[in-house]
Amino acid sequence: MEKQRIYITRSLDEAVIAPYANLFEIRMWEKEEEPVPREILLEEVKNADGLFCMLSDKIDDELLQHSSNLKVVSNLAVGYDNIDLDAAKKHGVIATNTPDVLTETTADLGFALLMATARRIVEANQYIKTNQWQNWAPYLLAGSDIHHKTIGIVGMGRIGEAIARRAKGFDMNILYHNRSRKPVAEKDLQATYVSFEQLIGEADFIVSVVPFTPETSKIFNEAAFEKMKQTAIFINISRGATVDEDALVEALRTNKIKAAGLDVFEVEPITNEHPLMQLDNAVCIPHIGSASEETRTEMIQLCMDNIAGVLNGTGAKTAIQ
Ligand code: 8YV
Repeated sequence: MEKQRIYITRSLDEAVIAPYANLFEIRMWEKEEEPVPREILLEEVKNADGLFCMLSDKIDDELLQHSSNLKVVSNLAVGYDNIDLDAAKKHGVIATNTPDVLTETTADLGFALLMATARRIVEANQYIKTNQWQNWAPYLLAGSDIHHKTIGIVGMGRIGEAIARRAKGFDMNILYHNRSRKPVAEKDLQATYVSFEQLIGEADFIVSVVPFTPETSKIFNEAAFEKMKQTAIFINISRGATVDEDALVEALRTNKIKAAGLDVFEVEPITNEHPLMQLDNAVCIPHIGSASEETRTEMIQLCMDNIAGVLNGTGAKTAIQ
């Protein structure tokens, strides 16, 4: 019997893929750091039974129309704003993502970004390496305290809760806003549910972990930054499109808020010409929330398991719909 075909849109470690290579015919885009060009993807998907994709691949009606055998699209991310779920449903294609395996790693990074931004770690590193440390001064690179401050978590899903657990360890007061109340976070972590407006007005650290949807598009806009404290620090580990970047640049430039730590941007990759890159009070990193070696390996395995499950009839482990 002919093997079913899987197309993978990035070059991945052969060792992780090897266990599946006996069962399926696997083709892979050859580059690790460049997305597969759209025309090649449209061609490849024609014969694929399973597609292993990532955020840089747009899975829409046009692409799904090109496929006659496709049964599953497996996204290497927990977020799936790159996939048109209605189109997938229409074409009878199961969409899967990678929840749970990346929760703690992404929360670690969120907290690392918060700490780096509050305590000016990146500036301090630059300062010492460019030989500026000639003297000690009482307020040299003085940042903001983290312990006992108020953190406001926007989006209290799995990652939001994992951030709240870390915040509790720092004796922080925890506010959250979410579509629905989270009794466990309220009981176990003493997180207080508040409106979005109250959260952005009262929190010292505002952390966005909210998925990107039409409702969350640019929720962090001029009006939102206006309501924040002048000492507020904004952290975004969700999606860049939840933020009006022009408004954020303005708020940082005019010190309406103190600083921002950003793992995600409206257009990725962002270039060093972007005004955010000129600001000392913006710590910017290239969408590495879940990028630990251990977690990326688990994510890739889960993606492969999801495809294998659908293709061999046992079902996906983590289907989105
Ligand atoms: C992805 C992410 O791993 O899971 C998500 O939603 O944003 C990251 O963890 C990364 O974008 C690669 O697709």
